[in-house]
Amino acid sequence: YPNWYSPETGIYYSKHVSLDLPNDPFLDTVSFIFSHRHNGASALIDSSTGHSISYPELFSMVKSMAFGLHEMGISQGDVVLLLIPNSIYYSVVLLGVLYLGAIVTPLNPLSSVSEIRKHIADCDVSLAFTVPEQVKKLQPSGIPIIEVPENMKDLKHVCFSSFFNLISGSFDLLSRPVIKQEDTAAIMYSSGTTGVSKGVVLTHKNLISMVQLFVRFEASQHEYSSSKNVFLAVLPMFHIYGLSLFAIGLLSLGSTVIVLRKFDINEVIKAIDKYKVTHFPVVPPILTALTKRLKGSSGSNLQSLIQVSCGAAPLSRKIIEGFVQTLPHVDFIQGYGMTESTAVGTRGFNTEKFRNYSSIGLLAPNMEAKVVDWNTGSSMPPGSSGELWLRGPAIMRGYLNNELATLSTIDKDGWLRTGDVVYFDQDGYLYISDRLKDIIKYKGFQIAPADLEDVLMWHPEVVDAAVAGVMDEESGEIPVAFVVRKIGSVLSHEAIMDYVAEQVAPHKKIRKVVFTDSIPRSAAGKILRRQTRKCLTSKL
Ligand code: 4UW
Repeated sequence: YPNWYSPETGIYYSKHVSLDLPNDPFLDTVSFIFSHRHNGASALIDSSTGHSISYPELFSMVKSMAFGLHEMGISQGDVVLLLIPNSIYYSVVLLGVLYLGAIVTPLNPLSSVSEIRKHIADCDVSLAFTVPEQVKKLQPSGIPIIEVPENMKDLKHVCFSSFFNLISGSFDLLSRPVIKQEDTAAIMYSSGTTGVSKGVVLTHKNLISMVQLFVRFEASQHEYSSSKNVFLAVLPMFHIYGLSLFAIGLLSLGSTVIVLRKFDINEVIKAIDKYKVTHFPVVPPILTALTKRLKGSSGSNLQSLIQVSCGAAPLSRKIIEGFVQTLPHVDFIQGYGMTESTAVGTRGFNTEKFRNYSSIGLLAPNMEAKVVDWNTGSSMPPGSSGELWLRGPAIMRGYLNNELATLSTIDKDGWLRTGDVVYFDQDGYLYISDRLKDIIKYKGFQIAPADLEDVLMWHPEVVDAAVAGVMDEESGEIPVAFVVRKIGSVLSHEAIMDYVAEQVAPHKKIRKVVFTDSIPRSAAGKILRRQTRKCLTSKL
């Protein structure tokens, strides 16, 4: 066996050398990032307005923000909701909150009123940042709201607004609170392997490990200087993948992040050409759209691009081949991570001689893995499939106020059950082959079937319901509902879809409905998910 796998223990080790992580127990994410000071370069640029924030400005805005929040009565341990779309101010708000020792909880700004209400109650939010269009949805909650303007023009217009005051004061906290690496920094939401979505508690240690093991490590593997890298941020910063890179990690490298507020393939191409973007992290539907768009035109071949990395959902060989043929000068890799592992997992690793596009890559430094047969519990050697278990410094502390879910996800030895079926090849590259857990991945976004079932079951004419993901060429998977109507009900497919759409964020909408007489359930009443998915797929 190779030296990165121990047949005695069944443990896989990273093929990369181990890295030193800061061992000072009193270290927080912002101090860690700011310890790598970068002067001069632009940290963040708004792709549509060209407005930018330099590194020195970013540092000053973050400190000023922390001071202002403190003056408003926010203190260490308070939870602050970020209900904002991608913006150059996203990291200013996020890092400002963390600098104060408070906790951020990001949420999709398109979430519905009831989703926002649930979220606020679940993690006991004290204050929310949002954009003007979303204020109405937050008002019923009664918590204080700070509006984040969309661009500098608005900012000048509302120059007496609290946001302007918050970021432009050149203030700093008189004394910083004592923040420990073990303290909570962020609460993200994920359904994990089963049930409704839950708060994933990430500590400063988790975030610092992510910056070191994922972002800084990857940059160190390449010859080009990371402060010359220009990243295009299309992926949402409220999701762990975008958050880790754009709002936190890249700022420790001195890279420039070009922020696109909304995905539009023509704007993407324009931005890559205009800002000479070198790195473009994507999810599968964006890769498909990019390939299609480039194939159909004889225009740009995006010469500045060095690397495109893709993840968050399965990617077909056909799409990879199409992309690699269209832009052969670009280094293409896949990556894998989870909210529960602070985005740390695997990253593709190509060399001049060896290019592997279909693998999700090599295990990140300092991380360990097991591949476990879920029937027998035995650990599987290279070449054999099983559930991926992960262990290491980036694994979450647990689910918020949910010991039961935590215990069934992280075992006593610290292994996180990912719910993904994988295998290692003989060179240590990982492949993902199936998913055991309930989540649906729509365009890389998580959807918990249980959340949608909960909504459906409140409908007065629905007797029983189950939701499952069905393969879809454009989006990867779409949520489909299996519904048992009340006897005599003539409720239509559309009425059900509209009913759900009113109550959930747009990406969670039910895309198809199939009526049935009964839902496959176990003797204990649990929905038999595999069977449900099979039934649905065969009926569509
Ligand atoms: N192929 C197939 C993949 C893949 C995948 C994830 O919403 P979450 O909790 O988190 C994410 C994080 C994605 C990510 C983080 C860091 C990174 O470098 C990277 O590289 C491109 C991607 O999506 O969902 C986690 C679940 O999403 C699935 C898998 O089921 C996982 O448990 N997933 N990446 N490359 N499936």
